[in-house]
Amino acid sequence: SPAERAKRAAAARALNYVETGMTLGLGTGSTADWMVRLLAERMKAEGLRVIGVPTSTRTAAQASALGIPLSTLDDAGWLDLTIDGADEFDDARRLIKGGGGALLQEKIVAAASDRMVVITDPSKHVERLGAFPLPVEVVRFGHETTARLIARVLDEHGLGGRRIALRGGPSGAFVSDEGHHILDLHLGAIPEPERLNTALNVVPGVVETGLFCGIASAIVVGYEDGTARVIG
Ligand code: DER
Repeated sequence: SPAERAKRAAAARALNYVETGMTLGLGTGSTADWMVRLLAERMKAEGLRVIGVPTSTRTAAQASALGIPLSTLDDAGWLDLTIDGADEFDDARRLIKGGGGALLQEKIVAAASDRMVVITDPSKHVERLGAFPLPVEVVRFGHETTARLIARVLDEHGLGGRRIALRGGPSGAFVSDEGHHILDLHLGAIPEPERLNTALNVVPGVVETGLFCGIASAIVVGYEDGTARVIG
């Protein structure tokens, strides 16, 4: 499909940054799936040698099934490059991530990398972050009360009255790889992403937010015609 061609194009372009001997953060999501698949093909075809650090059990399963050697983040210590997708990106290379529920491990791995290259398509570009609901990972204990503490922070940031939804719903709530829940904040627009990320991260019970500011080194946009453009 055209959408898959765009994802594949972005993934292929991002692999140009990969060199033999690198330790790579392997992102999560449908675009990252293409990157893992094409990486395995290049390793087989060209003898490219890398070590992968997956950002989710989903990616770990895909990468190991394709024969990519994996390491834990602690054994790797530090990464040369992380390649991962995003739900939104703006012109300052700020991201909303977490649509795939892996934002906590993704942010840790991306932060522990010399470079983070984001693989996207035009549908992810926004003038202002926030049309996509902002994922916030919270501990399970008292998560409904944590949602009320978050609502208070939103009020203070001029974002009062927005819907805060427990991902998966009260009966089938989503549980992340780390055993936490995710709240999706339907904000519509986020005027000051850095300030909101900081304010949310100090709320007791909040583990991490899907706001990635000052982390992405470059953004690759793939197009349906198979071409790709690098921003930043
Ligand atoms: O959950 C995530 O952060 C994923 O990277 C997501 O944001 C992108 O997923 P997609 O490539 O399937 O759109």
